[in-house]
Amino acid sequence: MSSKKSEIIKILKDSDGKTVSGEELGNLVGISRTMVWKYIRSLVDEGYEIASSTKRGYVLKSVPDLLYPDEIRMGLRSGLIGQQIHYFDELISTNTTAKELANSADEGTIVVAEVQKEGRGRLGREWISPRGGIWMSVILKPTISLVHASRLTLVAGVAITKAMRKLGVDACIKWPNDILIGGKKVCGILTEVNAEIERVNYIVVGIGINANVNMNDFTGNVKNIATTLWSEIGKPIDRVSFIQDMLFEIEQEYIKFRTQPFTGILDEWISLSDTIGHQVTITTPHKIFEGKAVGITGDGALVVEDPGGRRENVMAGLCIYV
Ligand code: BTX
Repeated sequence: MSSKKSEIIKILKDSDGKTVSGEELGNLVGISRTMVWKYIRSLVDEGYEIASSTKRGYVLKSVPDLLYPDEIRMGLRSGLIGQQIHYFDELISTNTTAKELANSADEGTIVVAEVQKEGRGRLGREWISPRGGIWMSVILKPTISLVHASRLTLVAGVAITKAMRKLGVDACIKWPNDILIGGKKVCGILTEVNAEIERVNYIVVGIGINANVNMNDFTGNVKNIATTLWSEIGKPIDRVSFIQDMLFEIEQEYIKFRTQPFTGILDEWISLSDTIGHQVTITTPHKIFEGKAVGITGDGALVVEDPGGRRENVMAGLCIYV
């Protein structure tokens, strides 16, 4: 959105339902009344509901339920995460676009789309991403070695769960990368890394949240295993304000990640997760086994104890609660 347009929207928002004349808007933004009218027309095309009368001026009635960068920026409390926003109505996958942008992008840049045509989960699995969701990727550039990159999934999990709990839902992290409400998946995280052995170039943290998704848009078995914030809360959420909160939480956790011992985030992860203590079935590319989840290592591996008391650290795999 052009800066003049965002200035107009900000003025209309700040005037709290009062009519602002075209002349006043023009003076404040530094453009002619005809230009004001043109910008208003274009805002209406973008979904803003603006009542106008030639005599009195313009009044903002409602903003569209879309993740426009200007809407996210107004009221954003984070100073790094979300300062640059790439917005698309439709993308193949926000992670794919984020990886294309990452080398030249500033740390904290985010990519958001209203719809993903080929959203991805781990190991090429499909991630259903219809309208109403939050499909977002965050580009991070921490100075860490490759072995510690998986920690960012835990960092994101803690931050997103905290933001969700503020909405009043009982969200829990399920190892390694899901957030569940009442045992059903409301969010998945896909962390992708570009690195040399000693140094990470960038990390893309992909976040998929079933915010205001219509349950009928889920197909196959996903209908049974997924939930949405809308259905849990009983009404659609304000996606823009949730994103602002979530980006703030991500930034808080990321600052801790960079400046404090990782044990602090691990402790938070454990307190927000319901995996530890559960009997689980783990499927890795090499084997399937059952045991009790008894802990998590510093790099995010799940410690699983089999019935014979032998412990195994599982770095990656599918985890099902028995
Ligand atoms: P995952 O591999 O743990 O989970 C994928 C599995 O989750 C699928 O096989 C399916 O059973 C189920 N599933 C698919 N879609 C949904 C959904 N909308 N809600 C609940 N369950 C579903 C999880 O991978 C990581 C997902 C990350 C998605 C984000 S969206 C933004 C970014 N871009 C992108 O392409 N991926 C990430």
